[in-house]
Amino acid sequence: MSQRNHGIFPLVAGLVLCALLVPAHAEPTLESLNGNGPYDVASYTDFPEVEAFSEGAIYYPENAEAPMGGVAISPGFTESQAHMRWWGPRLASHGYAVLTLSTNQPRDNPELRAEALMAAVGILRDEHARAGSPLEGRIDVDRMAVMGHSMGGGGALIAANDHGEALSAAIPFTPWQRSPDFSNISIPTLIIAGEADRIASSAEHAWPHYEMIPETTPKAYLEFADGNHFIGNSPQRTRSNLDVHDVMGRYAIAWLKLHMDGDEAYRPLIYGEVPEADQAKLSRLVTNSTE
Ligand code: 9J3
Repeated sequence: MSQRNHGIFPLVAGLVLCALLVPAHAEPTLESLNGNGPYDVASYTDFPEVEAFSEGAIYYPENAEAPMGGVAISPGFTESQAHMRWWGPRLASHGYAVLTLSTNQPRDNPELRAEALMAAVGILRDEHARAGSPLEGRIDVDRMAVMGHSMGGGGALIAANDHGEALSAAIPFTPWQRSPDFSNISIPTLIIAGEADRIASSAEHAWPHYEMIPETTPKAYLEFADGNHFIGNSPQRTRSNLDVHDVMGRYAIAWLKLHMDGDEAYRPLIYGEVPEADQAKLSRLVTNSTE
């Protein structure tokens, strides 16, 4: 056998093997992001306790390729993790480790919710190193996002403002924070709002929050037509007046895929034209990108 043949066989074999092992990276579509993703979801609660929040659950994709990013989510005033639990399995099925938390006190303020979120991010990072954790060796500790409802959304924005070096993205939904200072936010932030929110009106909360984030930061404002304060909450524990989890989940997943994971295939799903099917559902979609 000549040296050349000898040299090329492993290369060809290697390419064939790669093609077999790496699943075809299907282009993301509206449909593929409107519901649960390709991965099987498992969950557990027996991770080490912290002082900053009371209870939590971690949802993760059993069969996703490592490493995966993490997402911490806080509920709103008087709520618990049960009120926004749907985000856990939804995001995990698309490839993220997700910690949904309950605050120490149901009435904790947004500042305490920011601390709870940062502690949850710390737990997700620690699970990567903890012997025996289902996530041992599977987390990308440099890809962490925060989310939250209402005062939990305020907490996500505070965390983004104060701890941007430790975070990659923020997605508050129907956020509430009365005297905000979000002028230091440098991580990509998607704000989800309801046009008919009577508790945290978008005119006094979500929209000024959006405007306060520097123009140099990738940011988007997604407002659901006629949506109330609870459109991002779980169906089981909701006073939501709309069923828009398909669209809301899709934008959140695309935001994480593009801005946290750097996957450009998702860019059109954020910055493309509003799909016809969504036009009646959205009262506003504003971004500071022209792409
Ligand atoms: O977390 C939230 O739902 C905030 C709602 C609210 O009414 O706060 C007023 C103290």
